[in-house]
Amino acid sequence: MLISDLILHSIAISDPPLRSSYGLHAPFALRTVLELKTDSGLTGIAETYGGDGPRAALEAVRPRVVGMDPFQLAGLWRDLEASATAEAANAPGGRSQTYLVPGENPLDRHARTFAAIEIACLDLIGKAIGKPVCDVIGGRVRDEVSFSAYLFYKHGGNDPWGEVLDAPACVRECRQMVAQYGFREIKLKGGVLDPDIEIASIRALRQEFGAAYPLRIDPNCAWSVNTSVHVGRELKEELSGGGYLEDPCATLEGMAEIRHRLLAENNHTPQASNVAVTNFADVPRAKEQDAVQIVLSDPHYWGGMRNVQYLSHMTRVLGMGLSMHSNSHLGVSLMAMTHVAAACPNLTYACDTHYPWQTAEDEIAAGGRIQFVNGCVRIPDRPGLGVELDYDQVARGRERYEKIPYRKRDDEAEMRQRVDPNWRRVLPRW
Ligand code: GKR
Ligand code: MG
Repeated sequence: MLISDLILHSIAISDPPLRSSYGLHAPFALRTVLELKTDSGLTGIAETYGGDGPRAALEAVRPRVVGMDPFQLAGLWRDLEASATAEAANAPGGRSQTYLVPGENPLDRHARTFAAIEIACLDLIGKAIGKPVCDVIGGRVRDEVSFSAYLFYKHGGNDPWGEVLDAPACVRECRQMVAQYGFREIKLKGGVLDPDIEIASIRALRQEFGAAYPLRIDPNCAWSVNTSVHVGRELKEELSGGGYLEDPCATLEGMAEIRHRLLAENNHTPQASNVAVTNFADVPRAKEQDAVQIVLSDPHYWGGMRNVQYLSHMTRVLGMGLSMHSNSHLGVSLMAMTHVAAACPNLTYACDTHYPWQTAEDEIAAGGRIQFVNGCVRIPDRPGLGVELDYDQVARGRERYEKIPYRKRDDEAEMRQRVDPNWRRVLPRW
């Protein structure tokens, strides 16, 4: 079986006006859908980051991928990594920990590009041998994967969620999401309102849902070390028992200081990261400093599904926890996340997903939206990812993409355009 063609679809999907420390979500999020055709007549699919940059990176590897045997992934990784290493040697400045999309760091581009190809190859392999992807990559340790209710503060918009800019609205949003999807863990995207309002939101959620629903808050680095310690102190009880404090401030050094100051008060709130820890070299550094106790994986930017499994192994050996990060996505990404999460023994936290923020009108999975039962997605009894493309829906996504003026996510510009013309992303804000 050899790959005979690589087809890329740039699509746009409606997105509500969600807030974060990065700014405001634009009315449309961008995704790229990938098809790998083979000489045996099979098609493997994947979904990844959208816009011009990710598409150009995928276009650039076309000559390497077309003609390739989809089983031969290690050689592809070697080649993409080698060209990235050459690029890094000439790159000014090195890594930054404040990129908008985790893994947006140009030095990790090869990992994102490889990931999209790898996922489509694994879909092909699964289809070729008649096995679900989670079994192709070593076997599932669970048949269903648990996801968390991913709450955002937001402005009112053309969506069923209304405005959410205080603690009572946050509880209402969560009730709505839990009723619809059955989630049993809760994440609040913070870094948007005064930290005391966000503390009140977490407390209100605890009061409403009880300790059986672990809570996590993620301000995407909006807080200083002192503010983070204040929040950690105030939410000591709420963030324990399966919850965590995610990327409170921007650096590993800052997170290490927060950890040490909280531990000195006998506060063991764990810290998680998808901003300060985004590739394998970051993990031992985070461990040495005890800055991060839980690493957020994500097959889209950690270099695919098998790299997430390596990360799972690495975190287990280092005595760290593992969770999963997400960005705005549709059903093909959701299934990739589900398959790999099913095959990571120590992924004990419910995975993040933005899926509730997207709608059936934009779904590209044939048969419509992926179903959640009690907050979980089941591994389908079908080969590969277990999902196919609805080509009419993909075409609609392409049309939307053609109509919108932007080709890159820019939450800061969006915030200036729609909310406050003087808004800037300032770190730390509080
Ligand atoms: O969608 O605004 C968002 C999130 O802030 C996203 O971009 C982050 O990557 O979900 C993410 C996170 O956990 O940091
Ligand atoms: Mg995060």
